[in-house]
Amino acid sequence: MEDKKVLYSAIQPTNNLTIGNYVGAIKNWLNLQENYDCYFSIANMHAITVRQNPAELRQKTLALLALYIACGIDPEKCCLYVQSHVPAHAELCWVLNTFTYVGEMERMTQFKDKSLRHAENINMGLMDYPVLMAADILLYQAQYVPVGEDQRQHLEIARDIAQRFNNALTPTFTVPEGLFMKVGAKINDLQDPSKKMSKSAENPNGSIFLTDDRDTIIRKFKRAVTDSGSEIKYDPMSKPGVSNLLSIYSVFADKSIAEAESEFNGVGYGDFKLAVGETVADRLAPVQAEQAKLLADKEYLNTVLKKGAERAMKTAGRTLSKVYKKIGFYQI
Ligand code: ATP
Ligand code: LTN
Repeated sequence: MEDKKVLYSAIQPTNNLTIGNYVGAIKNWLNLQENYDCYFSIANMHAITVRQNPAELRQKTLALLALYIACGIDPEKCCLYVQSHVPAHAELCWVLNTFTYVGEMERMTQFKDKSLRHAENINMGLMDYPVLMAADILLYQAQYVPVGEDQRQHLEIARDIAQRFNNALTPTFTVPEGLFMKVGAKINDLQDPSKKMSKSAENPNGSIFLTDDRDTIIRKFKRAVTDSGSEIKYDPMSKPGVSNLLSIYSVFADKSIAEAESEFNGVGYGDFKLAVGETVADRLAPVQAEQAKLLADKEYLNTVLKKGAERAMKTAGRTLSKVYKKIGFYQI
């Protein structure tokens, strides 16, 4: 375990996860857990940057853990933990705040988007979100961070902050690299393929949630927006709807885009959408069943979290005490 490179990622336990989160995040983690020393956290501290219902946040935290495991993330191989269980995240975030400029944070795309969507609550945490994310990654000296395309800017900032600290106070942090997957790095909304599929989209018909039942999944795919013409061809510029469906199909059927194109050669849009829907529903059913089974065993889930928090605290604590020393905090 010790000589493996460290890999870090996280998901916020907000709303219901979509197949975008599954494809863009969890599914990739499955292969990665074999070759890296992986830390996968449940980012509940990030979640509260947007107002949450406390009871729901609690429930979704456990549900996300159950989902990680149901998808095949192995708690024996990876460190699975809840962000708020490891105080070092907030502590390092504070130090890193002093290495981050307000202007940089104001320019972040996600901050601008979320400020528009939550205009009544543009809180400091929302603006500080990328610094907390940098703290997450840097605490574990992670070399790699697998995330979707939408997190590219946050990863750049984490690298900048790490380098800035290293330059000011001698090398301390590993400068992390993003791992961006090619196919499925961005699954788009079924109703508006120019937007990414999101957990918090206004129109729930555009997103396939991992909790959707078979009928709902198929109905949503049947209603998915396609493009003019009738050819099933991968061309995101002129056929964004069809290309998005082809990407989804290729990931869920484990086929290349070219294979998917030839499979649907001459098939009408209606049958194509039905086939994509059925493939996704078939693939999700066992995951949903396993998640429900795990959620009924809270004791087991708590054991996983306790073990995860202990391990995470150990690694994170080592980095934090280095940082405190370098920054000049008096130690007793
Ligand atoms: P929200 O809509 O509430 O902002 P989100 O759906 O963007 O949330 P996050 O918790 O911010 O979800 O992201 C979790 C992970 O899923 C990240 O690695 C992100 O890059 C990935 N991800 C999110 N949406 C998509 C998508 N449509 N396609 C591919 N990956 C995605
Ligand atoms: N902001 C991330 C979730 C997240 C994360 C991280 C991802 C929080 N901390 C550290 C990678 C590394 C998102 O996916 N929306």
